[in-house]
Amino acid sequence: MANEIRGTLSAGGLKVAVVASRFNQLIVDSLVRGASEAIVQVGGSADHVTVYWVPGAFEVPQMAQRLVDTGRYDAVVCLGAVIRGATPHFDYVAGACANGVARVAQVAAIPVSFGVLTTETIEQALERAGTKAGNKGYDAAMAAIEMVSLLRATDK
Ligand code: INI
Repeated sequence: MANEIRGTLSAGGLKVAVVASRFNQLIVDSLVRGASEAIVQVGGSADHVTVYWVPGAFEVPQMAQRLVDTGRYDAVVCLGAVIRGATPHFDYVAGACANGVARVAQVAAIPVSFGVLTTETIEQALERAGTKAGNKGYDAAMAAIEMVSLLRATDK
């Protein structure tokens, strides 16, 4: 029987930074709310959650990197909403954000999770921000919390 190591969902005592993009703020507000709810639901404190608002999704990776570098947080949760609509540079903004966050996450010692919506329409974004299809902010916060304990399980 192989050994299995799984992360646990416990946010007690954790300090979490949320990077939130102001573009499409009504939607991102719901993602931030979802993230906060998730953290509190598994024993964290809203007082230990700090939200950093950046102008748009393009700025998310730079802020996430900066927050990792401070050493003040146990996890960073990245939230935003890029909606194709009539935006010709959707692919550039969405791609830069996703690739940038992935790059930060891959070398960070703490979890950096991705809750940036990339949708065709505003309806699809709303569905993923607390209506029909769950709340991706909640999911991203839960993923970050799970990864805290999993990464710690590999500490020497
Ligand atoms: N930023 C978003 O977060 N979502 C979008 O849908 C979006 N669109 O459509 O353009 C967007 N653009 C702004 C971008 O993220 C930067 O803030 C801007 O280019 C300045 O660097």
